[in-house]
Amino acid sequence: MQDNILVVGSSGQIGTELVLELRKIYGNDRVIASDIVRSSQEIMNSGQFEILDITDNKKLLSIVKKHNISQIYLLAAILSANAEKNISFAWDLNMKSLFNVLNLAKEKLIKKIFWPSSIAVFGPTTPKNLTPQYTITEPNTVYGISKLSGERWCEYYFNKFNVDVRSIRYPGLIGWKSNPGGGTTDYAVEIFHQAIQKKAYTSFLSEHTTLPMMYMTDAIRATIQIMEAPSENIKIRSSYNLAGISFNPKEISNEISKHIEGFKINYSADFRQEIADSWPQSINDSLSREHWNWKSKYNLKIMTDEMMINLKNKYKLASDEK
Ligand code: NAD
Ligand code: AKB
Repeated sequence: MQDNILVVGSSGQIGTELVLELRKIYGNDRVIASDIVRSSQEIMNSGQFEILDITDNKKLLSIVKKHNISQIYLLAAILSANAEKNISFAWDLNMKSLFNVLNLAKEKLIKKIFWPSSIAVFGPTTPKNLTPQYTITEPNTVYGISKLSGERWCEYYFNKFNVDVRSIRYPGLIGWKSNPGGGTTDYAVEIFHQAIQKKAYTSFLSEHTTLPMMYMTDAIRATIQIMEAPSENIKIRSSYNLAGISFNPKEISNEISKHIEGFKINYSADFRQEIADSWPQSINDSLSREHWNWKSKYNLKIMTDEMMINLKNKYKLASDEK
């Protein structure tokens, strides 16, 4: 029997795109999607799907055995803004999910793990510009604390138990195939939907809040690239810095205005402003470039052009179907 891949959290922003890309590369039968809720029609129709609560260790084990899983991409988590609303639930989910998967690899039941970290591991005392790989990490959000702890555990499991775990500190990700999932950088996804539907958007971050971001296509490519790299090239087993584009709400709204005549942006900062203010503005990802040949492709203009074409098309198709 062939080795198969399990994606946990396949209904979210990353999962929605990652499953389809993995199925293109490895074949529909070899990539099993899973989540606590059903995934997109495209995922449900193109391969196998399992309902899985990742905190349910027994069910996880039975799925791994049933499908002969050798690799897990663990995407299930509570993101920064939602995590602040229910801190103990977020901590439990973000940590328990990781331990359940790390322990499968420790017991040699699976061979390789992808687990995403985030720019949220940085905090207010971290240098903000071109934040280096090794620097001060004093996050002040429950999400950031869970990601930093997760990074330490990944490195520990690699050193002590030879677990092949690979990780990226994603910046804020922007894609058109799914809806935002409770993060602080998600304004940069919402803004596209509102621009097309209402020609207006009220940003929950102030106009000059610059954050590190990345187009989803670049992020998916990085994810698969780090997983396919030879093990000896992956010299950092906590998590790698990854950089795409940095911009603020004003800059992205200027770009969107070129596609939507009369587009208006207003600003009404809420609790997410404090989270954003604690994060870097740009990232130095030289070690990802050096170790596993990473290079981002999308700039703000090309990303905005692609988001606009695809989202306008998606809304048009949805209204044609009514
Ligand atoms: P998302 O919130 O869009 O998706 C998470 C998915 O996990 C959802 O489909 C949800 O139903 C599922 N889930 C929640 N609880 C579950 C459980 N108990 N069992 C199984 N599934 C469960 O998140 P995303 O944006 O796709 O992010 C995926 C991962 O990448 C997370 O670890 C996140 O921290 C990380 N990340 C994301 C970004 C980003 O900008 N999207 C940036 C940095 C890191
Ligand atoms: C969030 O805003 O919580 C995420 C992230 C940067 O980890 N998008």
